[in-house]
Amino acid sequence: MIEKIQQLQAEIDAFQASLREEVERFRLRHLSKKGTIGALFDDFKNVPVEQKRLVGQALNDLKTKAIEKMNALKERVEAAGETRERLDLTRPGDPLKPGSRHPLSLVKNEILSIFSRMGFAISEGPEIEDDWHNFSALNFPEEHPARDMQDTFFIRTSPDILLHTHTSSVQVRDMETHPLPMRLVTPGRVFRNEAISARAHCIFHQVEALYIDKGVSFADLRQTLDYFAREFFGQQTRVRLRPSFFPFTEPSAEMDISCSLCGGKGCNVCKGSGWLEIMGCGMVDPNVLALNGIDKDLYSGFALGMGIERVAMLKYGIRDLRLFFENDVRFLEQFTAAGI
Ligand code: 2NM
Repeated sequence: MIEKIQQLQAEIDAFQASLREEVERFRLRHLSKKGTIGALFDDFKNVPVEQKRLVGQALNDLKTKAIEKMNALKERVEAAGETRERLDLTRPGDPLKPGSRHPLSLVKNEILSIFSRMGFAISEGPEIEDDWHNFSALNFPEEHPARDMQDTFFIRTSPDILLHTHTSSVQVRDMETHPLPMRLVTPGRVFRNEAISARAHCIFHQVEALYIDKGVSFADLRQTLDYFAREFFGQQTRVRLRPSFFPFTEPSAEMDISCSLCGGKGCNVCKGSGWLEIMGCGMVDPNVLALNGIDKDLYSGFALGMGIERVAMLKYGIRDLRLFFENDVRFLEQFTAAGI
């Protein structure tokens, strides 16, 4: 019996393990009910009485040491991080997270979809422009402040080449080439030399619409604005126009919608007024038609323009415009991939 105990002790001492399974095999072989040590305890009744004290002590000793050994092995295996076990090639892969559309794209697509339903075709054009398409053809006077270096990014090598400050420059190109009548909606990225803050950025996005035909009136503009506002902000939305000024439209107006948050009662988003400014608009100035080779006595048109960031901030309750440009996934993944 003593000899068997010594043999087992030697075996247990020599045992090494690097995997959890191997430790479990050790436990089953030696420490389970039918294990080697259990078997010796079963045999203990056959030990002669005068040896019982000695053998009993050796047997208890063996068991304690085996348990200690098992715990030590377990600890070492856990600490090693079970590197071999983690390379289980049969495990299913980690699922890929589906992406989501950028909130500016969602809002732009919705705006384009509404104008498409009214028969507007999408037009796109260059971001790098010349002075003519960005300013002169749009009736900006020679000394207009927007032409200043302070407001517009010019290409270093030429005072005639710049980053367009509105997508109207694309519509000037459309007026050069598109047959009449024309009904176009023009999304794009525009550039203005402004200090970056929660409300302003030197790069932002616009959608402009332009409709030129015989007999286009301010009533057509008003109807288009009403339809757009109800489709985009909900059927309960009310619209109001305030007189304004743009070099390329006469008359010009700013369009406000009733505040979608408080329903017009006044809250902190509409600053108590009950109204939110959404876009600028007006009848295309006959000078602009003439400058672009369109018969101003035969044709008339309306135009409008809005900032996508502003509309998206209102729609989603976003307080800082800079979030649109940081590409922080925690911000971006809040916008559903569903929709357009
Ligand atoms: C606005 C406001 C009012 C506009 C004018 C033209 C064009 F090309 F016909 F002259 N396009 N867009 C326009 C008019 C844009 O944005 C606030």
